[in-house]
Amino acid sequence: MNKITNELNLHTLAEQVDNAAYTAQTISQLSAQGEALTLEQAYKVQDLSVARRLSRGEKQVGIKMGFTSRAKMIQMGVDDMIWGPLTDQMFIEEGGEISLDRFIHPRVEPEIAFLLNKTLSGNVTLTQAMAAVEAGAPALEIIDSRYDNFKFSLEDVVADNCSSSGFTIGAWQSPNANLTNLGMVMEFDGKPVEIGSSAAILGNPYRSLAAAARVAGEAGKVLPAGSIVLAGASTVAQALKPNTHVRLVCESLGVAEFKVK
Ligand code: OOG
Ligand code: MG
Repeated sequence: MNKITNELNLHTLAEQVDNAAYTAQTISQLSAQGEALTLEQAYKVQDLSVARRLSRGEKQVGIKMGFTSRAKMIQMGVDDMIWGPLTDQMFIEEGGEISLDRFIHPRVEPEIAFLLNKTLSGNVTLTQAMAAVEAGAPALEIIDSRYDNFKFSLEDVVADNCSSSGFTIGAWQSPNANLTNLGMVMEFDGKPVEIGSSAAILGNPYRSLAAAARVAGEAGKVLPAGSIVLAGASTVAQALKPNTHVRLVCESLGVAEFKVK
């Protein structure tokens, strides 16, 4: 494998993953192209690719955590948490209708979202993380790997901004709810396709929020008040199909849904 040693290569890789996302066309895994990225370099590629989105006018609205449940780690064959920025372009109006045209091989997964009312960054306790939450909500994330066959290494997926592609958020609820063991049912056309519990997300989704603050701090960033944080999927993801009504019913928190044309 080639060792990536210069900034120029990282820019080229960022352009590659960004173009793949922009044109909805797959590329081969960076690792399969012989690019031996370290995790640190992979986050640099992610940063550079998100910078390209921002230069096209997209705005960062928050971050997502990935692989915070065993189910997801096992499904994708990886063994660590990841994170990446969410932009306004990825936001899908709750209850709205989407076309699959702008995606490659999209999948959907059930999540919990947080809305912050205080800046969070660095090492925070669970209590501090909870105190920064204005509201929580059920959420559906659409992931769409830019790699052939949705296959990647941990470094590949980080470089590809963690497959981030779309998300929708149900009505925000008071943050007082205990989120540790809520039933989460994801349905396609009213039939359950995944049944899980919020406990699958690091035992408690607030732990994912504390982890988000920590990783942001490590990257020299903050999660400003007003940010959205997706805590990560509680179950495996399911492939999206045309003509489907996708709905997440989350105990205590309510519903998040959208339709696929
Ligand atoms: C990477 C994104 C993982 C989650 O919630 O675990 C993720 C992928 O599975 O393609 O968003
Ligand atoms: Mg996710």
